[in-house]
Amino acid sequence: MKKPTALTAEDQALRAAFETAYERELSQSSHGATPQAALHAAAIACRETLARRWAATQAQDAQRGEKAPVRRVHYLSMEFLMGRALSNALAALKLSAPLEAKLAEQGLALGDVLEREPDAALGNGGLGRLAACFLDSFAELELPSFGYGLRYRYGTFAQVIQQGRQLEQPDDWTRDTPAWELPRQDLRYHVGFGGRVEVDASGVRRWLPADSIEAQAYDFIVPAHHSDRVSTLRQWQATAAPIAFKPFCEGDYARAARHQVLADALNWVLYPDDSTEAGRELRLKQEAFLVSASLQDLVARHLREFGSLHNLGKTNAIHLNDTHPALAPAELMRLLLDEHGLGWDEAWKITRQAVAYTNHTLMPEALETWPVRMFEQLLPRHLEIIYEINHRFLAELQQRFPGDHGLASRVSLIDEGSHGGERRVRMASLALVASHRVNGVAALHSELMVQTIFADYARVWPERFHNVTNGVTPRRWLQQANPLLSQLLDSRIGDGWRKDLAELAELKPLAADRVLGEEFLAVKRANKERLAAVIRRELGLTVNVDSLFDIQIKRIHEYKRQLLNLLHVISRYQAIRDNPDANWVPRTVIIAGKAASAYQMAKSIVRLAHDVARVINSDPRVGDKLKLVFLPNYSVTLAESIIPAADLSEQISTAGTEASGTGNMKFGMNGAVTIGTWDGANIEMAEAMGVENMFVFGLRADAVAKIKSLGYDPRLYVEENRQLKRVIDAISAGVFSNGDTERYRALVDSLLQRDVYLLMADFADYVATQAKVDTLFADRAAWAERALRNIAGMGPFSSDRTIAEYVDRVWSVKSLN
Ligand code: B1H
Repeated sequence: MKKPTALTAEDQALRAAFETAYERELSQSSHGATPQAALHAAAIACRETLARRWAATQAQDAQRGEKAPVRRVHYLSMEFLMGRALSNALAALKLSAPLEAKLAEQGLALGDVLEREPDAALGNGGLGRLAACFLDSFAELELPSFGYGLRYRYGTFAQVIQQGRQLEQPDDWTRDTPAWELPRQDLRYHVGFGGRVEVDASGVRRWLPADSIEAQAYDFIVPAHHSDRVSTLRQWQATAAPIAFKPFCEGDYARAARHQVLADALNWVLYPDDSTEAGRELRLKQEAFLVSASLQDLVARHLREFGSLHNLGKTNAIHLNDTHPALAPAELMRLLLDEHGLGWDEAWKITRQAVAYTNHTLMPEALETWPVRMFEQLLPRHLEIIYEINHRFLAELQQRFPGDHGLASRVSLIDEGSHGGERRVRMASLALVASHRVNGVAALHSELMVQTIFADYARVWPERFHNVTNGVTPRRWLQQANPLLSQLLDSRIGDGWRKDLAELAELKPLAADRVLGEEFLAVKRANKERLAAVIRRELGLTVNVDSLFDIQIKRIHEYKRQLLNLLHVISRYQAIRDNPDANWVPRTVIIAGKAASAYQMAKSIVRLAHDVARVINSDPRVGDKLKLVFLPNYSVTLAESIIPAADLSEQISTAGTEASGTGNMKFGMNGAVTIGTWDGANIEMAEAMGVENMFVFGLRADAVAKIKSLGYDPRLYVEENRQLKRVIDAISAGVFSNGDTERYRALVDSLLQRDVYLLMADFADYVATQAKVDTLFADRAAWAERALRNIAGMGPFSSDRTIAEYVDRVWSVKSLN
């Protein structure tokens, strides 16, 4: 990075603000000049500048007027996985160097200070981290926007490993969090629950909620790196509304206290799930709370800016990050009809103009539905509105497809519980009916989406369905996570890639340059040293930094096939034991990820990883030839130190199951080579870099579907492949579980009997492809060239490109015509 030549006014202002804040910290602290105090002071100092930029951004956006080509975006998400903020803020404000100097005067190292900041982990995995990358790109692309989320008291659980087993502990992220957020005392809205709907003499319907909770806003400001613009994450915190004061005065303490209990519960915890439906009443309340507070905020702002509601849909986009906020259209209709007196047709037109929806998974078990009974109790007016939307939708269908009798019951917003179950509201149907655009997150996923789960809807409204392939922010995932590689890139292609990642393509003609290759390998080695130090600190294990770092980090899920990875590790272990003196390419296999607390199979996979690691890592015959490392408590921050150190990126989901993946992109831009299936965004990555530069293996999605329809028998593959049989037999015989033959019985049975994710079918090709990886890795120059070609192909996978496409296809005014 270029060194600033002279102190700018902003540098000086930061120094002054930091000094004031730091003195205040010190006067309040009995611990003296600690990194913790410095962290707090630095956050407060940045926050002043950010608050100023926030006000300027809002003032600009308020001037945009009715003719603006792009609507103001309101990105509704139950998850934002932000990670740490200070380092990003300092980089964006160009304050890293001055702060570092200032801290040095106090005898403190910037790195130690940054290390003190806890992750804001209000998300489970890819979906939440995508939302965080989008906020970065909103700022960078100067898009008028708000992210809306919930300010959970506890984010995703902390993973602790005890005797090889995952334990979940609360993540108390606000305990001594630096003062990042701006509490907006003046921004409060009431959100109702329960009660009944009253009809007055003129037929006007009004909801009389039994309980009312107040939503208070906390803003988290995300700076652009190449302008003074910012974007906003507005997170709602629930507080008991003063309405409970009346019963309190009347001596009904239980009722007064009820609101407090409900408010606390709403703020309590992020649901620790990923790709499976949690289905709990509290979750529905949280969704309703997010949606209602956010839309009241939107409507109030719109009225302030325009004074009338008729153009709300033309000037505002409401984006649903999966179906979790799919109540939004029902709530917007309620606000427009009941609170602002619009007629149905106008309200519906505005709603459909505003709303768009992104689907993130094809897993049928992740499709959210809620019992009608729960709606009756919690959201009676919303249920009425959903019925009316459904009634009009089905009537229109009847006109357009008069002969098709099954269609109505398949696409209806209500699942009538025909299979003996209760009646349920289908949230995806609500999102689809109310949206003018629906998109998947990678090309294959978008295709399969319209062919499978949404086939009926795609027949009814083909024009609504689009693809927008995911991306990640290069500021956090390359510039910040990998300063050494960033410098190397700057020296060859200039520093413009931070703003326009497509410039990485300029690396292509240089990929075979030997000197660059050597420098790249030196950077990689330094990053591996850094990760090796983390492994030593966390696990007391020493790994060889010259071995191939083979890394799989993501939520633990059967479809992501960490188990296939382990089967390969076991097989390699057995081969090494057979022939320890062969010319092995040394490998360190690193896995990290959390298992949902109720997901037994995933937890069993975590345990197996630990069992296998214990056996391999303590076997003197194996030594450096193979190590298996499970790094506990995977997080955004841990990812930032793992990814730059990867030689090989494992993206091995069963084809057709991983909607996109975004870790694949982060690894690619950090110069890891991918071993992957023809799935999600792997496909587009392979096409962008040239498929010969990726290690692709396994059945493709069409073959997976075919093999399943023909009746898949995993046992045939095991019988045919001695290597595979030996691996399975070792697990069954208790080789990794101290002779306990029960521990992995369920896991092995599921592989042999069902093997839903086709591990047995893909095993042979996976192992053969891993051997090709070894061969290439042994040729250092060839490996460096391959890694550089990977980086050169990653230009399209910036979230800036993704957001530009959302603007073009979904949020621009022209997409309404
Ligand atoms: C993705 C989820 C998800 N898809 C339910 N679906 C959740 C579903 O708590 N819940 O109820 C939470 C998360 N997450 C991921 O989205 C996909 O699996 C990835 O392939 C994709 O890259 C990511 C972002 O689009």
